[in-house]
Amino acid sequence: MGITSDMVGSLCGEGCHFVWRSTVVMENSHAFGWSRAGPHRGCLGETTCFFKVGCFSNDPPFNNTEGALPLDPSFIQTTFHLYTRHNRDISQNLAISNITSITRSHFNAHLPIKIIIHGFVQNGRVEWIRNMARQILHKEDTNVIAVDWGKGAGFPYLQAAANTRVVGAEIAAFISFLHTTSATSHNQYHLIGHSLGAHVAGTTGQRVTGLERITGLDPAEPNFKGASIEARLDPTDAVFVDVIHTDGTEFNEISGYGMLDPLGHADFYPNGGVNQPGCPSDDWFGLIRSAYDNGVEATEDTLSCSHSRSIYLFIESINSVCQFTAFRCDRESFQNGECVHCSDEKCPSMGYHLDKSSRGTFYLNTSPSKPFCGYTYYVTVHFGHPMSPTRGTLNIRLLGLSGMSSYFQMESGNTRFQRNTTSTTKFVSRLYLGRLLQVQMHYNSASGWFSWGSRATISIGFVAVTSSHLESTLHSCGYNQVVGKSDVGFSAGSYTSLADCPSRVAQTYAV
Ligand SMILES: [Ca+2]
Repeated sequence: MGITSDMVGSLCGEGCHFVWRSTVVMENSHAFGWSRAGPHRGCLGETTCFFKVGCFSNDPPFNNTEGALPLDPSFIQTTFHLYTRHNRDISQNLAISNITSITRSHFNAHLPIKIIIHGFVQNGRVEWIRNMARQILHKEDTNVIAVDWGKGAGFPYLQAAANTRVVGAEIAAFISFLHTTSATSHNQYHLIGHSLGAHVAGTTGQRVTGLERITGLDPAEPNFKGASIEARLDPTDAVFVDVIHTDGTEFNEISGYGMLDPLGHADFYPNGGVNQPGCPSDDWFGLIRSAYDNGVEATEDTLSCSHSRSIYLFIESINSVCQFTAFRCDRESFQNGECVHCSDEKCPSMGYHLDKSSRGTFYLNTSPSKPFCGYTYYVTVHFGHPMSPTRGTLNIRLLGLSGMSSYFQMESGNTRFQRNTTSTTKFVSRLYLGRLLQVQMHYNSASGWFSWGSRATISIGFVAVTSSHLESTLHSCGYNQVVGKSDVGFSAGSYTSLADCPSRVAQTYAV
């Protein structure tokens, strides 16, 4: 039998309006951690107070968790795990109010301090956190501190969302402790939070002014979208706040766990920020519910693909030679293949090495699998004549001074390729191709009864390739060259549009 808000609503006393309700239908309360976590049944106007971190009310602006109040820190048991170049694999525990835990550790107060904060149904020991720590330490000599608030990050979601406030306060207390014992300054701190962890970092920044940087990795949307800045990550939480959005569809039980709204000084939207290439539309809530039902501890597998992509893009950016170059744009223009050039301003590199003077919203493309960083090319084909409508796949590769790309595909879809029409496809090359010399392509017509009558060749009127680096553009007159199953090359020419092409016989050649 499911637990409903009406049933638990009666638990509120007279004059206290119950507002807590679950985002998910709890058919099995134990499976969702109801009995494990002992969620606080909040009523508006309530306040709860804890030793050292203070009091928390559920009045506005903190009514975004529908009345749920944070759990006692003694239940959450937040811990801090230090990694340094002296201990890259095995962490050392740092404890608030335990000075020897600091002095006997490898903590170096003269180095930058990176604090990594996990999100919902995660803990501080998951592989991505250890990997991020290793990558940071490979790049530079720092203190990397992983926060583990796993006991407060489980189901039900609303309780975990409310707990972000007390965990953020504990991290603020931890920073004050380090400030007192080791004379660290706030400009040494860079907080990196994923999902609910991004809002934890925001709460810390609310309490500690002057933090150098907060990076939000796909900050959680449910109960934080439209919330007051006191209750969520926002630009006032640090000197510089940057955000990577990777899973911004409207929240439902399938996907869309991240927030699409800009939250920082600089907001990045890889592949549009809604869904990530290479990600199946996995039933994420079903996945983690199954894990909890079976008593499996949260792992990276209990993160949805698009939601976790923000983590992997950020990790890759730490030591990647390839820059995640991003372009100032809006969503519609980006989807139309615009915003691919850095004109009068420098295009920022998303991720770890981001220039802190970056301001605005930026878009970029990535590969569907590791390594994600690459160079984006938009290939536009104008079909010539004579040519019959045809359904199939145009296989394209690019040849540049520095190398040749793999083949990528332009699909006709149900509309078919037709003469005197234009089609554009996007390709992210892991290889830098340099100045483009030639586009090579061959055509495979679709087979099967549905494509009866589909012709085996196409005709090319004009080919244009644009990219984020100006030297890698190409224009080529096709002169109605016929393309079939063998590669045909179209070399870079001086005519920049079909209208400019002279009327003469095709002079392309087979390769
Ligand atoms: Ca805030």
